[in-house]
Amino acid sequence: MTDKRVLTIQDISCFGQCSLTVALPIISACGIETAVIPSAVLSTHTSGFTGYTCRDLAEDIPKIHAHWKETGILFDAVYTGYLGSSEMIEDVMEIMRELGTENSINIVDPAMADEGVLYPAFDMAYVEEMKKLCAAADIILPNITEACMLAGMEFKTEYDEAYIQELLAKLKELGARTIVLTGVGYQPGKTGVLVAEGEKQSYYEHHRIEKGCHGTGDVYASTFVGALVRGKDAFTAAKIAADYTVRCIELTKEDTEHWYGVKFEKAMPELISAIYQE
Ligand code: PXL
Repeated sequence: MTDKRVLTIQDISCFGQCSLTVALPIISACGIETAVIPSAVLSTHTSGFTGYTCRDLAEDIPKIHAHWKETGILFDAVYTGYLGSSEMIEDVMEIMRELGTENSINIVDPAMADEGVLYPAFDMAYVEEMKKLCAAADIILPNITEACMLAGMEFKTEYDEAYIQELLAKLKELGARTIVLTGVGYQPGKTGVLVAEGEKQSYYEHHRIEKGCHGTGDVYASTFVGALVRGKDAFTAAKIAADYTVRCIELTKEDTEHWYGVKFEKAMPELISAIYQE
C-alpha cells in the first residue's frame, strides 16, 4: 500500500474537542499522514461557551497555498470542516484544484449548523458559499440541518423517506456527487447514515443516544475520512464512523461536566482495530 497524505482545513478551537483537535488525532490514528491549515483560532468552540476569542486566518490561506505549490506538496485527499468566514471559500476551492494528486478526493463537511439552526458565526451568505464548495466536492457529509439549508428545504425533526429522497435529489442538483447524510432516523430510538453514490443508496441504522453531544459531527467526518483514505469503501467508512461516534457518546454521556465534547480518546483502540481489520 502506498502511504497516503490528507490535508484538512478547519479551525482550531483551542479548548472543546472539535475541529482540528479531533481531526488530526483521528486521521493520524487511521495511519494517514495529516497536514493541516487552520482556518481560524478560537479560544473555545461557539456552541455553549460565551466570550470566546476568534482570529480569522483567511489571509494566511493563499500564502500557505503558494508556498506548498512552490515546494510541490500534494495531497491524496482534501477534507474541509468548520471554516469560519465565506471569504476563504474561494481560496479553499483553489487549493482543492491545485494541490491534489491525480486521483485525489475532496471531502466537504459543511459544518455550519445543527438542530435546525446555523452556528453563531454564520449567515445565509456563508450558506451560499458553502453550496459552491459542496458542488466542488467528491463527497459531502451534511447532517439533516445542513442538508436542508443547502437544499433550501424546511428542516423537520419528523419525516418520512420521501422527504429524505427530496433532500438528496436537491443536493444532487446542487452538484454534490457522493452524499453521506447523517442523523437520518425513521423510528424512535434509532438514527443512521444514508450513503448516496450515484443511483446507489445504502443505509446504516444504529442506536440513537438521546443526549446530543458537541463535536460529534467532527468525530464522525474525521473518522469517515481516515477510513476512506485507508482504503475502505464509502459505506464501510460510514459504518465505522457511526459505530465509533456512538461509542464516544456512550463513554461521555454520564459525565455531566463534560458537556462540551466527547471523550473520543478513550475509544481509540476500538477505532484502530476496526480500521486495521482488512
Ligand atoms: O463542531 C463544529 C464546530 C467547529 N468549530 C467551531 C464551532 C463548532 C460548532 O459549534 O463552534 C469553532
